Amino acid sequence: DTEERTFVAIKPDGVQRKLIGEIVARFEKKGLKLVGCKLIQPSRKLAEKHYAEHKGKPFYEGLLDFITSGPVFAMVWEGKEVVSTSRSLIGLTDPKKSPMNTIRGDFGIDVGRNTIHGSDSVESAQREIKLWFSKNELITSSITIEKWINE
Ligand code: YYY
Ligand code: MG
Repeated sequence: DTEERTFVAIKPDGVQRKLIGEIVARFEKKGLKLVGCKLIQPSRKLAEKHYAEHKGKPFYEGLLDFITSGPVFAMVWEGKEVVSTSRSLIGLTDPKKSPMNTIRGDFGIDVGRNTIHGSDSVESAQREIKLWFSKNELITSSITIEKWINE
């Protein structure tokens, strides 16, 4: 039985500003499990599919330009209620309104440069994971600490 999974991506601003390590650390410290990750510059087609729900909105074209402008650090995290837990770590859409100690609250100012994406529901997560990752890029084995400390 696999636990809940979510899709998280550090956007081009976060990658260029070298925030990958800091952001991954927050997810790890929360107790979530990384089951896949890659650095990828998304095609326009992938970006359109990812943000399909926003098609036609005033920020849509700019959002696609931005998300395709450079490498994105795409990840899949697993854990108990990981979708909502991740959204809590990430904060609100607008960094200016997002509380301190959230990723967006701490690292961003503009809504169009809000550092990170996280799926907003279990259904979105399943759709987005399929869109960004193939099955063989995701780990299914359990992670235990003992055998990596004692031989
Ligand atoms: O799920 P979340 O990323 O928090 O926000 P969405 O409402 O799904 O919007 C997706 C994405 O679009 C957001 O992260 C930044 C951008 N955006 C924007 O540039 N301007 C807005 N007024 C609203 C959203
Ligand atoms: Mg969203």
